[in-house]
Amino acid sequence: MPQKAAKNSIRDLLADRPWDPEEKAQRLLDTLPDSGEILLTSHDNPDPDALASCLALQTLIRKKKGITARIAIGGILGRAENRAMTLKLNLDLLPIDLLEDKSWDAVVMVDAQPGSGNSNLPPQMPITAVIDHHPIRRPLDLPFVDIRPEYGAVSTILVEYFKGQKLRYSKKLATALFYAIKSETADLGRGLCNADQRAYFSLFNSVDWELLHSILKAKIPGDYFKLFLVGIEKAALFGNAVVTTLGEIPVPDAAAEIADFLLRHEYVQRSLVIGRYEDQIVYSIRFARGNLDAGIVASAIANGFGAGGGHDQMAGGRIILTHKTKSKSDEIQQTLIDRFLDSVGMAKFKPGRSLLAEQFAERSNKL
Ligand SMILES: [Mn+2]
Repeated sequence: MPQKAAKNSIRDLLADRPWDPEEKAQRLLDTLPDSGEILLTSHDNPDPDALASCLALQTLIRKKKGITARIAIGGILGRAENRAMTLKLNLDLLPIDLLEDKSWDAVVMVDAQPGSGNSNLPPQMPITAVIDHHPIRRPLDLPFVDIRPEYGAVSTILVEYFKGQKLRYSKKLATALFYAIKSETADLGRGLCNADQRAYFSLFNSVDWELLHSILKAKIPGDYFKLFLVGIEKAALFGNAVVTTLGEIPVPDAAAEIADFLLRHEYVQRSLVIGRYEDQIVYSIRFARGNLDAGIVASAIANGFGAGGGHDQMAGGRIILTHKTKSKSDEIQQTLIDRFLDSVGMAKFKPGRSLLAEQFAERSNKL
């Protein structure tokens, strides 16, 4: 479990590694071309870690090679914080759908791996390098691979690259990386290792706190509140698991926000939130610490009709609907819920109890 790694020394953590994590930056730079066009990409619907690590990599390549790499992302920027981050950091993001006919001298994928089903990168596009912290899907035979599943954030790897190359951060980049590690590890509370703590504190003195605040407290649209209302009203408790279905959602990462929120309920150790976004069913899973891995559950419940994955405490997935009827969508959602409850050992509590009714009963008992 990554949280156990956090208690070990850095020496323990790296003991089984034949390489120096900071040296990897040089290997990456040696792998990339010295001229031409370089594309950086990540998973669809990018989160702060994806955005910050793309920005850091773009900076590294510009400083060391004099090339301005392009950043292309699929999906949309859902969370208000991610939109604020993009605007305030002046990120120049290219929609991935526009890349079909373009060829690149190198393509680098960060915070994602080829074949994990969460990137709309055209499949024929050859990938030169992968830098990620998700569990290794399958061995990759590529010119450069740096996957560190024990790391809480890819941004931590980029901080080590900067250290290895003795580069300084702009305030904006330091703020982006700091925010990425902060949000990905829930303020150093979830799924991290010593390297994340080290990176977080090494950035501390370079953060623009006013900028960070303006991202963290970005104004949120009105429909966000309605989504919480639906998410809470429809939430059902199955033992210590909570499940809710949101119906149509305005942005795909809405499911993750509600899943985070519901996990805070006093009875809840596991949450599953499902929504429908365009022709996809998207879901998010959150686990409190324990011996079950959310990434494995997220992958297993979509088996046969979609793709899922993630980390031990946060994960998700999506199913592209080929039959767009409501009944088909409902059927798949029910299968996801049934498989989830089986996976977390809570199927015996079916059909579940309304989260709100549960709270009311508790309170009236006390009166
Ligand atoms: Mn990440």
